[in-house]
Amino acid sequence: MSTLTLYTHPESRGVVARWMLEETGQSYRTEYLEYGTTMKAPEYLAINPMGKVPAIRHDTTVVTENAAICAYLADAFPAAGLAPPSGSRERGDYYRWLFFVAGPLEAAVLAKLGGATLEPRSAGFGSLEDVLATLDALVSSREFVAGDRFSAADLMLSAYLGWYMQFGVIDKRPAFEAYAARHAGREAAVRARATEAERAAAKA
Ligand SMILES: N[C@@H](CCC(=O)N[C@@H](CS)C(=O)NCC(=O)O)C(=O)O
Repeated sequence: MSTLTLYTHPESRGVVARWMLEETGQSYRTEYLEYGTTMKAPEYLAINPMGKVPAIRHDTTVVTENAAICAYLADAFPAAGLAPPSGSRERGDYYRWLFFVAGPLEAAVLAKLGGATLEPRSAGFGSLEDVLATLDALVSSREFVAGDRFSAADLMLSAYLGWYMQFGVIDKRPAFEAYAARHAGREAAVRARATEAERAAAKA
């Protein structure tokens, strides 16, 4: 019997890792941490030296970074069908867009928030405009970004686009709204958000 633990905070990117855990159908326990205190305590720094959430521990394996957590869980629990088969052509699309969210999309958004003006030729994300145009064309032309079914790449992309639009970090675009809403309505996503909302309300 394996053990699976989510380390998180109700108001954090951890809701993405929780959504993914819910999609796998596995049982898991949650350890909630507090910003600036338990998140930076030696016990947690031994799990994630960055002192950030989310992280998961699966038996003795620790995984941090939302995209890595999603990819790891999809492979660890293949029966949930959250990743195209290894070696398939769809797997190429899957890796491409999963990494695009964790890399260019997040970096471009944070650069904008931080007021950084970077030379598009040397910045890995080019420009936020190009990143968003690329994603707009992608989600306007297909229902899922890898093959013909939902995968962890859709989970990541829809969660981050939804989140950025919700907080006004990027403009709402019809294609983004339709794509994010479609996947946010999945039962696992609804459960994940409800769990974090309950926890946040209980603390307030
Ligand atoms: N690259 C990480 C980002 C994790 C992250 O920045 N988490 C924030 C919460 S959303 C955090 O833990 N901040 C606490 C801190 O830095 O002290 C991922 O993708 O999971």
